[in-house]
Amino acid sequence: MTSRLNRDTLPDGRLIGASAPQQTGIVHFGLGNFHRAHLAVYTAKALAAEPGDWGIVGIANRSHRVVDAMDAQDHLYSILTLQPGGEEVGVVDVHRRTFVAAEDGPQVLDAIADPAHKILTLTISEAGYHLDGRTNELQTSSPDIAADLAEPENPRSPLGLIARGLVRRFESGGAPITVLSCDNLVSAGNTTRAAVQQFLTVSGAAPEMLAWLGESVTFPNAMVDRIVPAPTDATREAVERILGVVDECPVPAEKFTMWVIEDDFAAGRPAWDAAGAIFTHEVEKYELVKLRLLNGSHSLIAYLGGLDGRGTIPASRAQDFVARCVRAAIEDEYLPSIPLPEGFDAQGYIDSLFDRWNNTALGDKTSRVGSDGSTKLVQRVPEPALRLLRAGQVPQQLALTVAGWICCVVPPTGFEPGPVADAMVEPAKEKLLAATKDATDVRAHVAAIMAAGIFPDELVAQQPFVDRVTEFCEVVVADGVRAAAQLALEASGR
Ligand code: CS2
Repeated sequence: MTSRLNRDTLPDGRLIGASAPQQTGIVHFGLGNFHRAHLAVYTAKALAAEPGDWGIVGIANRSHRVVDAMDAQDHLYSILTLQPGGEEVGVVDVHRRTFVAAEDGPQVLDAIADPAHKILTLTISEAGYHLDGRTNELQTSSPDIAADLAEPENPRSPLGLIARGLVRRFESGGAPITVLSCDNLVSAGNTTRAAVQQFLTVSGAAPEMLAWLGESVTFPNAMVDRIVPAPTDATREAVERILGVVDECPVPAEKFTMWVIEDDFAAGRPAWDAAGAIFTHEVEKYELVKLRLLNGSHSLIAYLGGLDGRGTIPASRAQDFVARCVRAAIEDEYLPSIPLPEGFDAQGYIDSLFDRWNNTALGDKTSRVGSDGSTKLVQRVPEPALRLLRAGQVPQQLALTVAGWICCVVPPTGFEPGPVADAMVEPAKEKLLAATKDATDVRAHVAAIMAAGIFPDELVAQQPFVDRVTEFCEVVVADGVRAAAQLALEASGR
């Protein structure tokens, strides 16, 4: 039987960067694939350039899957980098302890309070911040938050644990700390501060604690980027073939990686710059570049491709109608909405996006990108759409994106979106099904979804936008997604 990956079996020359020391300096929430192929890799490379006490305490949200596998492998795991014509495997060794947030609350709170820990990093997904996409206010009625607010000293959700952990840290001396979000959010740092601060205020934190939060806790903005699909059996098989050992928690990833961070750290940081991270004051511009050009277009590819029965992003993007709609979305609707960072090569970036979406070796799943649309689209679509609507223009491709999402995840009665769309997970599904249960036609269906509290009021009040979303949904239902895309392209003058 092939042996399991661990410190004794790690083949020579496979380590990415350097191993972390036993001493941990970072507490990370969200032990998923993205963190393990992004922040963890930058940290391993930073440690090779400049040693420091930057081991990571990794906290999974609810699942034991990754925690158990990493614990059984001395916390090692591999990254399988997949590009057309080439695969590479490297092993990451920077995690030193792991917990499951929903079960190991006391240990997690101790870790946040421990002054040896200087940075709290997060990949908890857009939904994990529990902010209303319309107002940025904390959703105190969401079940996780309501439960934690009822018992703030015994929290289970990442946000509740972070807030309580920071209270404990304040009470035990108040060593400064940085909270660094690595999620796809507009103004990720400011948004995270808003979520934590609101939770603390609602849960009755003392004014002195809130003053400490303002003075001693920083929340840098950051833009994170690397396409990381979910691992499959093929990932495990490729790693075993190349490494000669079994890894039960490998991560597949593209080669491209980018991290742009505001240099606002309260208590130091690893030499992430030596690992390729870009430190700049223009982070929010980079965030918009990425959220709109990459993520916004990605959603459009996923919904058009999903309705066309394409199981992967490269198969979707390879359809001429998808590529043309994406180009129109980028050039006419997203790009003009972004104040570009100084010296930024927008054309080069856009060209690289089309190459990255073409990565057939990576085979990123359409259903992965199409999942969680209600929490993703609000970060991507409303602002650029409103910019055009205020100027009297209807953003065709952005309306098509919303229509595609609706037809995939809450299809109008009688419309079958097919298996790729069926595999998309939508957290607001129950709520949207309830909202649309009495709708007798597509117009009423779309109106009910738009009024369901997902998109900002100002967008919902833009009747020409709602009308266009409705028309696209009607065409998808009657004549299919290609006909709807053709309509959008014609209206875009393409
Ligand atoms: C994708 C992102 O899930 C999505 O909607 O757009 O996960 C994307 O792959 C990453 O942000 C790339 O950095």
